[in-house]
Amino acid sequence: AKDPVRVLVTGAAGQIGYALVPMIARGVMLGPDQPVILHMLDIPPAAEALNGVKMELVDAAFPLLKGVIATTDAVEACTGVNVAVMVGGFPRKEGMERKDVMSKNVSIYKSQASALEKHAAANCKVLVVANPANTNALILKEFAPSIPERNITCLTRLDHNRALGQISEKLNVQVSDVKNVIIWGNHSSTQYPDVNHATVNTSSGEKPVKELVGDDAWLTGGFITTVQQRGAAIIKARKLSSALSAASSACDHIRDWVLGTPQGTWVSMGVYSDGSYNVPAGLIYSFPVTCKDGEWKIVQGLSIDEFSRKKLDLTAEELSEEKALAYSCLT
Ligand code: NAX
Repeated sequence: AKDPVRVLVTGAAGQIGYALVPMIARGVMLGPDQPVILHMLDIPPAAEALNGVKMELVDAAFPLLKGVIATTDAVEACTGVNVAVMVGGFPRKEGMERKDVMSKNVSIYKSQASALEKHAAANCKVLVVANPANTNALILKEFAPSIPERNITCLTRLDHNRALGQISEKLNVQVSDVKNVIIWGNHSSTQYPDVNHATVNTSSGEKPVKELVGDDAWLTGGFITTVQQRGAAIIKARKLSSALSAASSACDHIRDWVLGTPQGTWVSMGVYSDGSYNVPAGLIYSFPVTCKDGEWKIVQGLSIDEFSRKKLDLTAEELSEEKALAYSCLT
């Protein structure tokens, strides 16, 4: 039998945490034959609720779940973890300035970076979910210099999956037959969902999404804004933000990273920019990537038309501003 993998979930008493930990314990993230030990971290006001989640995990008798740690101590939570899913953060409350929210999250991600750097297993893979996800990941990277930068990523897979979902609904095809959409940039409303290279598997072979949709006005208009604004639409409908879809997408992100993407398929991940596609180096930016042997690689050589170029630049500008704001919170 395989040795268990230790998976940290921060903010585990929250909404996404509650949807995510059972998925991990069922093998959705790391595979149906991979035992796991869950490390759950939250803050003292949520300690009792966190313990309740631990009780439910015990009650569910998951065969793959070999242990559960529920703690408010970051060092205990981070010790020996192989995968870290960072869902905990400070939410933006009404009337709060962007700078105040940023400052709270910078201090959380700075201290959790140190705990991970000192106590996580070598080669720990990190996924930041909490918003502002790209910039929290960047802060984590800055303050965990011994963790390789390729190991620090943020979640844009939910946006990617939302784009697949919209195309599938529009064309009335199976979502599993749609592939190679791209989310570029920030996990925010400036993200650019791009279908220029996306395809649908049909009975007569692979066809470009653009050709099948045949409605450029929708693809450059309503489609993009629907994906960009989907989080807000969920809040409006549920009075709560996306949780099950975020949890499921976080599993997709880690699973594909660890176990690889299928041949001919790419996915979107927020990763440390190396300057590909003229995106400024030094930002955590969402790119199309393929994964193999536990490593992601940015898909190279895709054509970028003028419309797309502007969108890639706009979301990069927002990320540069966020980065500057985050750094201004450090001093
Ligand atoms: P909740 O408020 O339900 O849960 C957050 C949990 O984090 C709470 O239990 C809280 O006590 C805990 N927490 C706060 N500070 C902490 C700290 N320093 N250490 C450990 N835990 C801490 O929020 P939820 O709906 O679960 O969302 C979590 C985060 O995901 C939010 O930042 C949210 O904005 C972000 N999202 C990101 C998405 C993405 O695609 N990247 C989509 C979904 C979601 O909106």
